[in-house]
Amino acid sequence: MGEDELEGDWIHGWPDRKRAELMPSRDAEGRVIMARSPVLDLEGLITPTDASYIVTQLEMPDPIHPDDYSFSLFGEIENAVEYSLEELRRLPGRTVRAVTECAGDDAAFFDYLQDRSNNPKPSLRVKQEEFGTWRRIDTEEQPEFDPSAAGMLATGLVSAGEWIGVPLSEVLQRAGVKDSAVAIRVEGFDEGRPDPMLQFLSVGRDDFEVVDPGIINYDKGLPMDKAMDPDTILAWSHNGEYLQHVHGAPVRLIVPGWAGNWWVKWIHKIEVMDHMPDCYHQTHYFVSGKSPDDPEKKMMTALGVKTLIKYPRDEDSPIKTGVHSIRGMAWSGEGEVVRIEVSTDGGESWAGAHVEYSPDKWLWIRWSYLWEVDAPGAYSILARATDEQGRVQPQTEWNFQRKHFDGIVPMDVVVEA
Ligand SMILES: Nc1nc2c(c(=O)[nH]1)N[C@H]1C(S)=C(S)[C@@H](COP(=O)(O)O)O[C@H]1N2
Ligand SMILES: [Mo]
Repeated sequence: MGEDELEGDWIHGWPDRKRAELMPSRDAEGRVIMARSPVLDLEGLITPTDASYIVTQLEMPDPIHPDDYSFSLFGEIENAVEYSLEELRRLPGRTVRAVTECAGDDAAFFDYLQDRSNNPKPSLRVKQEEFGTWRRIDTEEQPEFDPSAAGMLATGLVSAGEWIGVPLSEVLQRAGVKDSAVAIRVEGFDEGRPDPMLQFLSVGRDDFEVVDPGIINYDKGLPMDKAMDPDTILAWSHNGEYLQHVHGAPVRLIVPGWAGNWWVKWIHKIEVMDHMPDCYHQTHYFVSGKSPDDPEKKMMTALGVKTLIKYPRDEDSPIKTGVHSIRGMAWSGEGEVVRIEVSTDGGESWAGAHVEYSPDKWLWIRWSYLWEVDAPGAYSILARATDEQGRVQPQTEWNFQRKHFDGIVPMDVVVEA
């Protein structure tokens, strides 16, 4: 093994490859509060827990000991109940492998695709230090609004994992849901005052009014259909271990296909409601529309359909003439990805790529395409996915908060002899 492959990592007393490292943002105590995943340096379908992205909208809560933990279930049901972790674990379990993607992942690519000359291309490899801090939630003072830093760091907010828990529907059916039920409001025990800076960074300007709900708990009101989907589960296990605190221990919600913000962490209350609740992170944030004062803002739910080219990226240039395996991942918010097409001439012609078989419809798939390139020069490489519903990438139009980006991003690669 080459010297550079051995740098730093010795596993069980043996030299090993370099581990892929999370790109974290920390609080004043050095604790990680947000992190981007090193997606390009990972192999396979499951993101190791220590390389999975982390997002917190409010403040990180203090951890709760699993023995002291319970959540309450109340509202439009026959019997209100309290579940300890042990009681939850006695119910029939379910394992779900799924992609989690933050609604804001790759947001800056919206601008880049609209106007390539005035917007730098976001890099998935740029680290925190190279940009200064991203966001510290423990600072009293509002940092200066800097639109350029934000988008560049909103990459790598996607991971995939194996989650074990109990279907939310199982818990609801046992409690006897009334016919009046419309939504299930799931609340976390984390609280805080939503930082308007997050909206400013997301919209790209700070000249508009942001609703201030005061101190709130993070919550989401899941529509009944999705709540009753057997794959929507209350999970306590992630990638073969108990959930880590940053990922919502002791119990979090898994909502396959829907953006990360639906996956409520640190569950504390589950309320069955006869109307859609007015959750801040549902009616004011994570909404689509034309501008902050668009009267027709809509809540955003399922992700579109999207590819990630892992090789070759712009940064891999120059590459040599010969055979290259163009490869990457693809996922969809509405089930399995069934087709990947690749173009090496900027979108003039497309060819089918190999799509690896996968039994898990909510997980991303691996795809690859063998490219024989004899002529040196500049190439524009594209990939686009189609899912089992026949939805072709991209599905999500530009929206003022720039959420759910699923556009086709060209890789600009230089080939030399
Ligand atoms: N209670 C609670 N749940 C939450 C959040 C939060 O701030 N509080 N953030 C959401 C957002 S925006 C995302 S993208 C995912 C991130 O999950 P992860 O940190 O485990 O990757 O959690 C969601 N669940
Ligand atoms: Mo998110």
